[in-house]
Amino acid sequence: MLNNKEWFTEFYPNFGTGFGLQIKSKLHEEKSPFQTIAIYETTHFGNLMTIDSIIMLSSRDNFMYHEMMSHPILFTHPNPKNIVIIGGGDCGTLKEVLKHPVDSVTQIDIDERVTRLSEIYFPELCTANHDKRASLLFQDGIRWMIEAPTNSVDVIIVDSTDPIGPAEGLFNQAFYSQCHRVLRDNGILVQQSESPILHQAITRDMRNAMQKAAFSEVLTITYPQPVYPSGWHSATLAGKKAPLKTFRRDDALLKSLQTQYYHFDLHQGLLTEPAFLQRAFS
Ligand code: AG3
Repeated sequence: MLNNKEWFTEFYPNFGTGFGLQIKSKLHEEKSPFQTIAIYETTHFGNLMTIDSIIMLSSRDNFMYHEMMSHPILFTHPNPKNIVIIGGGDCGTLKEVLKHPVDSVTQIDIDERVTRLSEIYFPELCTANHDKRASLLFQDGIRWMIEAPTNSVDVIIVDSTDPIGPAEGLFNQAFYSQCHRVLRDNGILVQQSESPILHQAITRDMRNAMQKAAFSEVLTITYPQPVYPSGWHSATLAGKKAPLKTFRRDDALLKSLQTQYYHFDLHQGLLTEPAFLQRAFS
């Protein structure tokens, strides 16, 4: 909520904490058919998008989230060609994925307005939207997955909001079973899995549901994300059959990505979860 004229603060009442950004002005607000989307200009973090008063991204720090949702999984897969992104309407993940030599990326976000507003207020994330390999669909990702052909996709990236509201159905075994069916044998799924320090129960439930959906291996990787709860975020990978602890060190490709956060030695470090998380997930 905008708690006075100058600050936007997302409160986490269940955890007695919150995160605030100083605001120069509110640039836009609208109710789409699905949610309320607002855009602010902040004093130090560039533009800020919120959905239903939940922080989605800022210009300044989204690179960590978008790189970590894309590059670890794409370097883990031996030869990723057909990619699906569920959610991700701001197109930040899409842009990172399209830096790889993939054949196709299908992005399915329920709310076209997120993309249209991102094109205006986060144009740097939308530079690849017209890439010939990209298809931007605006429909229900859960339904899309149910209707998608079996064994047709290499990598599924679920870049969703929190597990409340429209995204709730993306966090359960029924959805993961559909993803498992749609992935080829060496396919991998990755999903944003909230804060390692605040939301261990959510992450643990996701991991259990992925395993029940017959994924052979799961791995939770963590990274900083200042504007999200606790400033520390995670993504959970699930491999259908493929091992998750090896990755391709393709130096020429990495160089061409021009990443600001991701590199191979950092990836190596991600393969070991912090001790308290190993205990929480065991
Ligand atoms: N996806 C992650 C949203 C989670 C943020 N949660 C929160 N602020 N409580 C955002 C979309 C970025 N492409």
